[in-house]
Amino acid sequence: MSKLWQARFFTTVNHLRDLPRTTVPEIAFAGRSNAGKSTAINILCNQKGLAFASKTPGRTQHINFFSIGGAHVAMHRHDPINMDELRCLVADLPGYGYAEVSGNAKLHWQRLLGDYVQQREQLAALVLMMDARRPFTDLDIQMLEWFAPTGKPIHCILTKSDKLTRNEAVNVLRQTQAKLDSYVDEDGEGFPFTVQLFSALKRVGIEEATAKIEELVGLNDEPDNAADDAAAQEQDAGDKTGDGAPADTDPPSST
Ligand SMILES: Nc1nc2c(ncn2[C@@H]2O[C@H](COP(=O)(O)OP(=O)(O)OP(=O)(O)O)[C@@H](O)[C@H]2O)c(=O)[nH]1
Ligand SMILES: [Mg+2]
Repeated sequence: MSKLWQARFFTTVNHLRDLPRTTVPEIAFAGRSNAGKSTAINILCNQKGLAFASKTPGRTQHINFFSIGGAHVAMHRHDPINMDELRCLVADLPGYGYAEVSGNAKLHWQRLLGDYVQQREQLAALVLMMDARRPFTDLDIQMLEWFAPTGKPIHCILTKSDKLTRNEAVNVLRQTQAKLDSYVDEDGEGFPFTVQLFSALKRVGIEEATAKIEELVGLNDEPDNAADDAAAQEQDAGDKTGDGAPADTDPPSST
């Protein structure tokens, strides 16, 4: 079971000053309006109504945060989050490029987005969701170029791949990786940019995306396991230096 399945709604933010004062790593889903961000978050978190998904573009207008960890509190929405157990936050960013939004509102979103991705220290990585039929619109490139200087990873997810033939999908994947590889820093070094195909409809790429996101946000570095491992090692050392035979070499007690 993916740890992402523990996700629960955390908070909605409309101004940078209201960003959660958490220190856990964050991963943000960015992309054009209608690219399929909310749908993908719902699928990856295995919860139908977690993030808003809609046929009306421009639906996600604020930054919605979801928490992973804090375990059981997810079942009791009104319980305060157990901050000690919080592992990471997932941010569903407002979609950009929606034509029918008025000038001021659009500017507000773009500033919110730009400032958030460039300045948020806790932001560990960006998931850039692009419709596989038309990746790298101007605003996608804008987003990529805002974030690239941070040196943090970007994982591109090419959504709605069910709309492409197998050949078209293979080609767009290859072209996208080539485009990502063409970005280099001042020293000519490439950036940690990766890409995959995805379809919520056909459930393609879910495992790949889950594994990548868990890796990027450090959900695989399980502190509980680390503690267990340390305890096990201590136990092991104790067994070896102990005076009796280890317990597990005892003969079966019956039959
Ligand atoms: N065919 C197909 N349609 C999809 C897929 N994923 C999402 N959609 C559809 O695309 C539309 C937009 O999806 P959303 O998840 O709401 O998009 P969004 O990126 O969150 O949009 P904003 O909130 O406006 O930024 C919805 O009608 C979804 O049903 C997919 O994998 N395949
Ligand atoms: Mg959305």
